[in-house]
Amino acid sequence: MNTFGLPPGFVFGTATAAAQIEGAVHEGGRGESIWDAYARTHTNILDASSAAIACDHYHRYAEDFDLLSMLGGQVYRMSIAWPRIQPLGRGPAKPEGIAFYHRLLDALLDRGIEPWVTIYHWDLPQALQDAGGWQNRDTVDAFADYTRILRDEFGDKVAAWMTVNEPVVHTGVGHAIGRAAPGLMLLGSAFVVAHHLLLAHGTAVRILRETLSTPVGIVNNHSPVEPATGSERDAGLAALYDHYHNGQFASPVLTGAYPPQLGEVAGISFEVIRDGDMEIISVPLDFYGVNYYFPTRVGAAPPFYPVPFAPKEYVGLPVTDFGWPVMPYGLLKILTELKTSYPQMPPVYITENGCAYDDGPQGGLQGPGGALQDTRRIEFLEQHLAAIGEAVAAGIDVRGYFHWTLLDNWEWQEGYTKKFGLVRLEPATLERIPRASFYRYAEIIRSARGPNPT
Ligand code: IFM
Repeated sequence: MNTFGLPPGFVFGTATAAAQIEGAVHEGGRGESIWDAYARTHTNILDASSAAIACDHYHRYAEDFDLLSMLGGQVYRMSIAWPRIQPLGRGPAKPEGIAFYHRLLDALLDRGIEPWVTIYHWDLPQALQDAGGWQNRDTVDAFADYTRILRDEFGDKVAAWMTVNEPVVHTGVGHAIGRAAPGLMLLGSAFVVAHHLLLAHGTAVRILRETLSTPVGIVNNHSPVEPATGSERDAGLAALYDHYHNGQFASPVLTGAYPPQLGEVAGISFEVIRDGDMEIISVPLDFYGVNYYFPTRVGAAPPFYPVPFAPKEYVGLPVTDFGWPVMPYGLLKILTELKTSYPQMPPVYITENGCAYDDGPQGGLQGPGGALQDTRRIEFLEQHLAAIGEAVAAGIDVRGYFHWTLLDNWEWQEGYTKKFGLVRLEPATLERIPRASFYRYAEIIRSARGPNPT
């Protein structure tokens, strides 16, 4: 066991998503994604920006992967942009898109870094959205074809596959309340989107397994929930929110059934489920990806709110620049709850965890050695690794950690205003400047892997 109580063989890395870093949205024949369309309405994005340039990773990936080599992690979680592979979401693969991801995967493998690939991280081709997007069951078939292309092209280079990223956020924020692409306000009826995303997940697992033995998993966002007060009403609302946020996607995948309590949320109807769907959705997985950022306190919603529950402020906890409460213990808590609810859960990887702090020239101090002194990110990282160590000590099989993220990037509806990077991205020049947390994470990885990692 190392300093944080993490077992031998535990892997470290960073996580990212294509739409947030690549830029070059008009190059290589890439089609439009729902995020390109959503960002065209400037008021949708906090700083009225778009992902057109992002980190320009499309052109600078070699420099970014050199940074990864310096960091020393074994694994790198990235996503493939569906609109680069199939610009309209259907039809033959675009050769430039395929060639780009071959270059990317080769560059990682040349550096001895394992590519962990997310198939869908929220960037649906706009043409599919125009045909109903995830409300339309046909999108599952389109996703199946897209998965076949990725499997056949990249199957021998990818070390692990993740089907969909955080479907609870994509469904809830993007389709229920309209605060992210595609900007729909379906409220409870967004459940149809949830179900189709899960069907796409299970279908993709089967397709990958037809020819590959590579590990496959899903990535869910989890947040431990507590009632805002000791009242019975808040306890009930917190339990309902827990089913919505934590159960809606874990339970069908790990047990083959939705939490029945979801039916209490107005607009949610199970009528969309067809015979055989739950078997597809609950296909056994090789690993389960947990994204953890913050805990949630739940109380009653204000009048005319679309759902009965609402998040309430935590008193006394520090918050990140996103306003997210920092509670490392929450990671141990949610892992424990997941293990208790789903004893059959496969090995877990923490597929995302990180914090937004603008500790740059304006927001912080330039320290010795040129590193930006982001002490709060270092504490966040160390405390969350320690929480994972405690989970391991409690018998939970956690096998790796992906920090979100290497570079400051385009944080969706927050634009460039939230800085999650171990490496600062200088906005005007796109220069990459490692923060102190980058060097601290490198040291942690080095000491965990030993002097001569293979
Ligand atoms: O940037 C996002 C990522 O795309 C999905 N998980 C949460 C991150 C931080 O908000």
